[in-house]
Amino acid sequence: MLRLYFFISVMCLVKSDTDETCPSFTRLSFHSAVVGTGLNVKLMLYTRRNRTCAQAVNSTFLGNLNVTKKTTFVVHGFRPTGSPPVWMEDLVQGLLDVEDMNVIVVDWNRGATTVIYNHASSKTRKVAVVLKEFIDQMLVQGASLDDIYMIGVSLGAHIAGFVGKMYNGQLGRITGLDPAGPLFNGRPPEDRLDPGDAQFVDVIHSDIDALGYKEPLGNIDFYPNGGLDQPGCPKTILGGLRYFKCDHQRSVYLYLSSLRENCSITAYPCDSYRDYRNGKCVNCGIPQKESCPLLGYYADNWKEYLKQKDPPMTKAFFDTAEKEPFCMYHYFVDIITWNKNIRRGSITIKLRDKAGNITESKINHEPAVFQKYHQVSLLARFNQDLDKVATISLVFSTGSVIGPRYKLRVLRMKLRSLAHPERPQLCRYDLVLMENIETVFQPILCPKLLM
Ligand SMILES: *[C@@H]1O[C@H](CO)[C@@H](O)[C@H](O)[C@H]1NC(C)=O
Ligand SMILES: *[C@@H]1O[C@H](CO)[C@@H](O)[C@H](O)[C@H]1NC(C)=O
Ligand SMILES: *[C@@H]1O[C@H](CO)[C@@H](O)[C@H](O)[C@H]1NC(C)=O
Ligand SMILES: *[C@@H]1O[C@H](CO)[C@@H](O)[C@H](O)[C@H]1NC(C)=O
Ligand SMILES: CC(=O)N[C@H]1CO[C@H](CO)[C@@H](O)[C@@H]1O
Repeated sequence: MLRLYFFISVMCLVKSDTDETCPSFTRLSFHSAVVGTGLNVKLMLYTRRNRTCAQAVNSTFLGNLNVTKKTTFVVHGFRPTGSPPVWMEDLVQGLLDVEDMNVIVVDWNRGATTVIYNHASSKTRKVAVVLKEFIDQMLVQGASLDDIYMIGVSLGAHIAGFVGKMYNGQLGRITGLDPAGPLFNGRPPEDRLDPGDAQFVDVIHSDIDALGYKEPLGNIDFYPNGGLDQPGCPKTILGGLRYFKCDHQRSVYLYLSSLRENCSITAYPCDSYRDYRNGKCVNCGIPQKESCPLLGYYADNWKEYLKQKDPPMTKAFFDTAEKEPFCMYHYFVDIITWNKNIRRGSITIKLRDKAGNITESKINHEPAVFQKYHQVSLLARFNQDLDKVATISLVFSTGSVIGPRYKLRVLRMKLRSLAHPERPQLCRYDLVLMENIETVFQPILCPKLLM
């Protein structure tokens, strides 16, 4: 078996040395994953000049790398099947689209490919040493640590952290995309990614209950949909292989969408997902001058602001749609009621514009408590951002199927966009919502004085 494997490896090497003009990501078979692979780190440089055909670089040959530009390293994680990461090409092209930089794909597929996760994990520090040698050479050629950016996925996030530690946190930036949790959870900072590893560390946690790391690891830690289950991902093992990796991989797709110009995902700094969903965390920054942080490539807009915090860390929450471009549009629905008794229940709100587009939000995470003459502000999240709302529909529900049907007597409802506070706020006065019955109405512009 071993001998056969050795033979196959030699054959592959011979092949790649002779007829490979554009080096490409190492493609291995599941067979390699079963027998395991020895570490071999390949660095491939992409630039705007060399967009489709990479150049193999190493610490003795920097190729077309222009040290005066930003250099972004992309480091993948565990590869249980040996295949190249499906998102790599998109990530490289997306980065080159937004900025004229050097992008280096760190291909450690030989090392990461094994069915035994511990074996891949045990190679992370060695990959970091190879990257350190390369960066040292860049520095000799005149590069600055400020311009070095590492994007690490899963185990790759910890590799980026190990490189950062070797430079005492002087690297420009590290982005961790769902940093690996298993074998790293609960480890001290020196054994994992940590906010001290770069001048700015931003992290997206998308699978905290399985493959990802739960606790904050950066200056800003984004938890899409609370960080647990991502919408659109299979909920059961019947979903096949996707069941295992969909949540984990979502962090990469969210980051990717920040490189495209479809929409920007805004996140809300908050202590908990629950508080975010209850609408308690919509005033970004103090004293509300700072706009909310953006997820992904432009997250470092918040760097200077976070530096002033002690410690310079925050968690940020947001919900996403189930597919690209993932954005959801946040609105507040302010409701004042005048029922004599307290009513508890949820509201479903549907918006329709003149063109007939409809978008709906169920505000059902926790029943709201409606108390006479008290304003309740509910956070509604819509898939589409309808600019000119023609009609609004509301459904009130207490969740009970049997028993009396309740009414919610609404003195005033107000709809206001969080992303576009300058947009006119929409109001409606004097409504009675019969439980579980849809009430449709045309809103009016709220009087300016009451805003
Ligand atoms: C570095 O890359 C150059 C050009 O591809 C190659 O000739 C050289 O052997 C490499 N050096 C090492 C140490 O791998
Ligand atoms: C390197 O980048 C700098 C700044 O972007 C540019 O002025 C210079 O011409 C580049 N050098 C080469 C060799 O392309
Ligand atoms: C997002 O924008 C890119 C161009 O930046 C486009 O190619 C892509 O189709 C868009 N995706 C969606 C879902 O709109
Ligand atoms: C609304 O519908 C029109 C026509 O169906 C479509 O072109 C437009 O993109 C939609 N607007 C939004 C915000 O989805
Ligand atoms: C335009 C350009 O610089 N192309 C280069 C891309 O990289 C390959 C090596 O992988 C060079 O041969 C090309 O000259």
